[in-house]
Amino acid sequence: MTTLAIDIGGTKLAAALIDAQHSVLEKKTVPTPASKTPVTLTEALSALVAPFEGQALRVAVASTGIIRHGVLTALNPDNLGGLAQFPLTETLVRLTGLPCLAVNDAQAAAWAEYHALPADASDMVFITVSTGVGGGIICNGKLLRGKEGLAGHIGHMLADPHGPRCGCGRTGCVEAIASGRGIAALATDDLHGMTARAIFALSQNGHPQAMSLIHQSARTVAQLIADMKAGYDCQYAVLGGSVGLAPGYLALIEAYLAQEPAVYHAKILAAHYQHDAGLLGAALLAEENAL
Ligand code: ADP
Ligand code: BMX
Ligand code: ZN
Repeated sequence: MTTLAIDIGGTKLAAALIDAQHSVLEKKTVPTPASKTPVTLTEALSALVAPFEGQALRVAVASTGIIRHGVLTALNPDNLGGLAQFPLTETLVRLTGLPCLAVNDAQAAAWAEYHALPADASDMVFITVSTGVGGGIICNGKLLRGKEGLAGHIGHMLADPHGPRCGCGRTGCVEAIASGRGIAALATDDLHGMTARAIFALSQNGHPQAMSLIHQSARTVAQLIADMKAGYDCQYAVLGGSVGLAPGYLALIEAYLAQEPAVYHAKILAAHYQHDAGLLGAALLAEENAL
């Protein structure tokens, strides 16, 4: 059965058809609207799904934010402000006339990536380093979603009590230091106003401040992996997102994690499904829920 999968991120929206063999048949990507109001998001989703009309039997959404009973609420309003209680599944049912399941983007990606691990793997954390830092926890072969959908929001665990204020209201979250938005917000002087993508490219050319920002991000994610290992003995940490998948970033995390005692080490892998992990995971969950 073909699924129309949608990925809503802080920077881009993607839609694709996923067939019964879980292949991504067609994919369209557009920027997330700059003004993140319910009206602009609904319009963007309407334009995104229109070319797929009549080609799928269900809709599966992986979205940034806390997803509770199909309703989207930003944990970090800086990433998706204005969306306090957005009726995500209701909107897509209305736009497509199809049944719809919605899940947090990193939770969805974790589920897809778990299926790509060796059969003996039972405990894995997925970390997306993208607009924000998202997480999905697989514990004993099960995806943790939490009673209120908050499970896995490990980007909002404490990295530095003296660190920058996070849009979620806490101070010093991993996300405020390591995410694409965090990297850009911490940039000063000639890097002020640049995107994380541009800063990353400069870091590869040896720009001192750019290198320091990217190293700080990677060191923070390495510490997060060590914390997760201490928390529930995860065997694997799988990395996704455009910062997480950028060339050389994973190797930096490995180097910083190697500086910690061996008991805190986990095997670090790049997402097998790369930027499609969220789309595929949402489609798998919709299928398993017999949608
Ligand atoms: P989303 O958060 O919408 O899922 P991405 O995973 O693409 O989207 O993450 C967006 C962030 O990644 C932005 O901060 C952007 O500047 C940064 N980024 C995009 N491409 C690259 C790249 N090639 N290298 C490093 N950072 C990148
Ligand atoms: C934020 C939070 C998470 C999300 C993560 C990665 C919001 C809007 N989102 O921590 O729910 O999983 O960002 O999201 O509060 P992305 O947009 O970077 O993929
Ligand atoms: Zn936070």
